[in-house]
Amino acid sequence: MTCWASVDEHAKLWLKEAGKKIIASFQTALEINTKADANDLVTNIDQQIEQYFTKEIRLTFPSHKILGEEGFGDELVNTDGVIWIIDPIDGTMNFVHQQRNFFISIGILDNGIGKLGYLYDVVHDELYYAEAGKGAYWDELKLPKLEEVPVENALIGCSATWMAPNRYMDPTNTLIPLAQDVRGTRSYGSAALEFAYVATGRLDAYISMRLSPWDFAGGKIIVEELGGIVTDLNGEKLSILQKSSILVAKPGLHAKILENYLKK
Ligand code: 2AM
Ligand code: CA
Ligand code: CA
Ligand code: CA
Repeated sequence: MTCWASVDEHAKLWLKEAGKKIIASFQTALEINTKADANDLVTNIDQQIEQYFTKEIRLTFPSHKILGEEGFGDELVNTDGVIWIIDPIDGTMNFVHQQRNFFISIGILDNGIGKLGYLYDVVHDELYYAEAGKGAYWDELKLPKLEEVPVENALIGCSATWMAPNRYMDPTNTLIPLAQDVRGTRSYGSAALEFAYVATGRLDAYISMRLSPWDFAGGKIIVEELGGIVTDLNGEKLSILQKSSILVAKPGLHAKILENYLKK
């Protein structure tokens, strides 16, 4: 039997410790490398923070499995047991260029089902978290359920890259009509931040063409706990261990975006 209160307590403790390490790193020289392309950045701090979590988790919860962006976790073949899905720094480009607008993201699954979600805004020392079925919080404040909003009043998060014709969307069916109809669009450059903003009503929806499990695992648990809807751009359920497009939105708005702007 898993003692979830203990898992939650340790997750919060390690998030705060990791946050302190990241803040301390501002005083040191960063080693910046690239991954898939010249704009896909990774630093020694992304790697060190993921190694910090993997070390602590393995010591305290040896039966738990880990999936981390930087590859220090396990090779997962199934979703059995408890899995920690970790993005040590979400918004690495913001971390490097701005020293703000980046988060640590953790989603914890119980046999493939989202159980605990954490989005930590390191610079502001603000933690967004949820336990499935028990409510979602912004630090001590319990977050209210998300309410419906019409498309014309909606503020949506979406990178400019996805507004332009791109390889993931049919060129005759871009997001431009949606961008024209909503009240406004914002691009923050951190999926975790954008999930936290949907959870708190600062954004009404967030769209991305390609995210990995560590980008959405924590945020999905929190937003769903608040009644928000998280699917791919076809309206299909996400497969928790696979890359996917993402549409996260308030109830009602999600269906309208899908029906009127995404379906051909
Ligand atoms: P990251 O900073 O952890 O890599 C940027 O718009 C958002 O998309 C961030 O949450 C970023 O996460 C994520 N992302 C996913 N794949 C990416 C890629 N190949 N290059 C840059 N950002 C990526
Ligand atoms: Ca990355
Ligand atoms: Ca990420
Ligand atoms: Ca990352």
